[in-house]
Amino acid sequence: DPRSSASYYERYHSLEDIYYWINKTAQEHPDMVKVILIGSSYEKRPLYVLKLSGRQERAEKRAIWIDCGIHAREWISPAFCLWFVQYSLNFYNLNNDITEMLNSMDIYVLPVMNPDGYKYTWTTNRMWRKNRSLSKESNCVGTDLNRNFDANWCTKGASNRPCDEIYCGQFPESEPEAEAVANFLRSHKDSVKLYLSIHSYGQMLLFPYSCSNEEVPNHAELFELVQEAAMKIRRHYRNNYKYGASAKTIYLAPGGSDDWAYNLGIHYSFTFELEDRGRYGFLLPPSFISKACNEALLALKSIALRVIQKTQ
Ligand code: PAY
Ligand code: ZN
Repeated sequence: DPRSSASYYERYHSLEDIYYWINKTAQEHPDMVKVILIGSSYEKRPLYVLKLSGRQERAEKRAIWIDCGIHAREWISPAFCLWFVQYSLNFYNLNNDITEMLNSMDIYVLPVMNPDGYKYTWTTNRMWRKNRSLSKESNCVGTDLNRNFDANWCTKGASNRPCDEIYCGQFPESEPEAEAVANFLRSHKDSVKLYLSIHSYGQMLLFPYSCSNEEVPNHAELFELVQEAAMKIRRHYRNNYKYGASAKTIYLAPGGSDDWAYNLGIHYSFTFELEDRGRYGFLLPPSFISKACNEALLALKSIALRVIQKTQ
């Protein structure tokens, strides 16, 4: 069966597989990978971050943050985080871009920000989006983690009803997954220069704000970065990505991690919506993983290398 010859990274993996992979990856690359426990989920699963570093040690190192799997059903997102880590480890000192990135910045990768939801999409409901927290007022389960951050929290574009897909939660950072990420970024805000959140679907490269129609102070600069990245994707992969400020490009989405990180002071903050444009949507077949990840990787490298120049 030719399909079984697809590599590990061209398949989707269960949560247990991903935990195993995190452990094994760290063990096989002790010089470049450290595992950091940043908190745990509502159902008490660990939230592990992989810290990737080049072998050049520098005192005051800048950093990139990448999170995947904030929404459970967006399976291509954790697949990208795994892809990215593997690519970084394999091509460090072979590919110039990744070598420069890892020599200038540490890269923090959270492969599955919403492990309870992800698990649930494998066992019970493939289309689940939220986490799995129980609410006091209702029998409905789950908060939208991308509505739970403190950025115009629970205004238009979010819901205060626990049964809704975009339920904002009881209060900002009420969810342990959002709180863990926010705490980590708060304590690393001086070093983290670039924030990136990976979602699907829609093929878009987005930047703040999601929570209002206002333009951020460096709108023009962020626009140039995503425009260049989208152009590279078009050239290399003949695929079109939309780009722009989130609220205007997709819709109002208050309480998102990207806006919150921006307001914390991480002024290079992006959300990528990976493939596709809706044909398969969240159910992107495994045969599309490599193209989707290569596109996102190209955009990520393009933006990161610019940010390295800009924050020198
Ligand atoms: O900039 O925060 C942003 C993107 C907003 C995303 C959201 O949280 O609603 C966009 C959606 C997502 O990836 O979750 C888009 C997908 C297709 C959806 O479920 O609507
Ligand atoms: Zn999403």
